[in-house]
Amino acid sequence: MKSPKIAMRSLAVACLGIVAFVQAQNQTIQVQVGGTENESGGIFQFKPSSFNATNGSVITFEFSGNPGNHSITQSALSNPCQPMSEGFDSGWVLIPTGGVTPNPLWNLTITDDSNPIYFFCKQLIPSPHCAAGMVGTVNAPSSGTGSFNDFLNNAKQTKDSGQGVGALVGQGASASAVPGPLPNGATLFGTPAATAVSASSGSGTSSAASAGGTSSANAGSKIQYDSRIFALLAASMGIALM
Ligand SMILES: [Cu+2]
Repeated sequence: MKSPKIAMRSLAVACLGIVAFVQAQNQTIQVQVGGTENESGGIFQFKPSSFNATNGSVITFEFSGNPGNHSITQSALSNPCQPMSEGFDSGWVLIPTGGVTPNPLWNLTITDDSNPIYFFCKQLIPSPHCAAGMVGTVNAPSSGTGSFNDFLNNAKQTKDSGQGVGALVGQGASASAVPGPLPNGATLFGTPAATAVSASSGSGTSSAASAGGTSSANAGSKIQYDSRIFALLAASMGIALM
């Protein structure tokens, strides 16, 4: 039989274990959107581009790379540069030359860690960012089919990049707000819908937001309707949107 002292110590160790476990369940992972000119991968990348995250973990995408226009858009392994039906989407966030302070952030919460999550940037200018390697994975196998490298190779062979506008709510991960704050000069194009958007309701029909930010993304009618409702809601909450 254990002495009371050893029993107490065991209990303390068990408690510490539980605390560590709870903390592991609620990670915060910082991902830089866009890189710098002079680094490997250049300005078309997510950093880190591949990581694991348990349910409840928050992925904070920070638009802190070289100024430009980027999105975080969910796709599928076999179709890496096409917005996935009912996938998450940040919309395009344009950071003007010279950058802004503070950098806009987008928080994505993992809701299903049992399947890999794949995402890409749908910006086309000056060349499709997806094919240039601006892709990422969450909870993907470390090697072989479905791994980050497998997904990246698929993306690099893709000439086209879909421009459909998705939603804050995706498959296996969801956001509760659009990217923000948007300091003077930072602009959100193709505002994501509040609720899931299926491919049949217009995904893939919009045009790209230009690097200069002069054109807006024109989605299918249902998506546009959803976006307007959301923009109204967001505006009423004091969030500046274009
Ligand atoms: Cu990009």
